[in-house]
Amino acid sequence: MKCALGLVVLASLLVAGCSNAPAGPIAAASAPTASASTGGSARGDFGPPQGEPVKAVLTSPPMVPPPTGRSQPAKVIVELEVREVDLEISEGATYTFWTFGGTVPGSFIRVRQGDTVEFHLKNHPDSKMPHNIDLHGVTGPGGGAASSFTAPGHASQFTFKALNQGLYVYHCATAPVGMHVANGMYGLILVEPPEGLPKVDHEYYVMQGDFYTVGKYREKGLQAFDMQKAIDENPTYVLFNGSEGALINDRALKARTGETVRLYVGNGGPNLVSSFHVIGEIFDKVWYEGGTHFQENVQTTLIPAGGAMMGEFHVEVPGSYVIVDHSLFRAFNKGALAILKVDGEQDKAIYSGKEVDSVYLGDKAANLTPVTAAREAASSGTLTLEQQVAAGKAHYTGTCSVCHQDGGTGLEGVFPPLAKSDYLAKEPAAAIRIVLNGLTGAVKVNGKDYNSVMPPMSQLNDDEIANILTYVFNSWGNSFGQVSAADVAKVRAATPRAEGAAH
Ligand code: HEC
Ligand SMILES: [Cu+2]
Repeated sequence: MKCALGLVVLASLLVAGCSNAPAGPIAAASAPTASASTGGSARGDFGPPQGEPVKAVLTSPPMVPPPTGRSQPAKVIVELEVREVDLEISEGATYTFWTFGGTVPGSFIRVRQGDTVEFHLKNHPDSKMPHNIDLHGVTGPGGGAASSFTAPGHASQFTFKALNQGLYVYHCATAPVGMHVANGMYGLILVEPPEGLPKVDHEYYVMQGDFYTVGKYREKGLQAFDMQKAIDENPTYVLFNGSEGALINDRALKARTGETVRLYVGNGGPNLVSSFHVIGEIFDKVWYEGGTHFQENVQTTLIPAGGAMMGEFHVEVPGSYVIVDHSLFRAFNKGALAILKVDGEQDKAIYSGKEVDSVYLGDKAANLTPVTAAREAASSGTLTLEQQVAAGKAHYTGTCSVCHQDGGTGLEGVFPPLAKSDYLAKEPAAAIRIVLNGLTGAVKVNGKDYNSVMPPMSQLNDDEIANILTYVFNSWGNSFGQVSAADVAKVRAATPRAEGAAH
């Protein structure tokens, strides 16, 4: 069927009707679509490439290349290099990621429907593994996988025509495929509709992935891949852009009030489906599954493993918007959390104010510089009281402060005070046991009765607990001395705990 010869021809055919065209979505003028010119994939064949070949602009996450700005199909040359690199997966923890372009997710590729893409895949000589690429935007067996198998120190080349518009995942498909993907080998390719996408103020690239390490969540040092956890679909980390720190603090996504933000979001998996949600925003439009149609006014959108979506919203109110996988233990206990920081004028008519990000974010909102300093000092044996207090303060904020409050004041009748607590003064060392195992039943603190529940906080590691308690013991008029990681380790080891209670 050679019905679509070009954009102009195509547009007139839509009006006149085309006897060869399948009835259905292309004719449905009432359905909201990114482009009216969709239909069978052959409709994306706008003929041979025009003009000089162009080199694709590739970007590292969270950036997105500029629109192609072309009205004709071109030959586009993509050069992507696979590199196996050690990167931080969490504060103080590294992982050997296998990457397309040195980052997780890999470089963002942007072409126009009808483009002929000449793809060059290089595998860095330092790589230990062969790799290839399967692009979901390719029409052809394996999506390019068989043609792109590349040993370390080699390069391969194949060419495809981008017939279908949409946002597509690409990934490595070398055996064991799950392992290559779990190591970060995925990214996104956008095939723009021929007329381009509506202009927005910011475009960002975010991709979720699940990671499996032998060590526990936030265990320090170089972490190895855990095949059994991967088979069990029991990730240690669920992350946006490959690291707990990728999109928080000074690396948060940014916008100003009055602007429109478009997110290109993929899910590399390999296992989990994402319930993608921006806390405090509503997607004005979601091109679900990265396809042609959009849904409007969406709170949470599902992104399958190996799938993608485009979402847009207009920002009205300044503040920190927390981006999560709404399977919430992934967000708060496995790292699936990012921030969009919006600056600008308050609009009290839309929202009254009072930010709550510290409660949401816990220690992720904290400045982690003192934590890093304390960790380095601890490993070189020079940790001082002041360093412990500073690091402990960062961890206390948003962890203990949620209940015991910033000044350690507690909330009368609900959460007992830690400031000048006579209960604490009686036996300061008991605080280690309380943090690790929680506390229930009636207690009397400074003459007031409490009978509530403190949950165990054993997800904190020994250093973190030692620093938090040293901060509590030396703040707000308290003077109970110092707690060491060894003190905490001793109590932890002496406490029988069900398998899985500790990370
Ligand atoms: C979810 C709320 C909550 C969080 C979070 C929490 N606590 Fe508690 N904490 C309580 C409650 C409630 C009690 C009293 C329990 C009872 O009534 O038996 C308590 C009691 C205590 C006590 C003994 C009573 C006192 O006031 O001296 C200490 C010490 C303590 N918590 C320290 C901490 C530290 C340190 C952290 C952070 C690592 C923390 N708590 C996190 C709710 C919390
Ligand atoms: Cu690979």
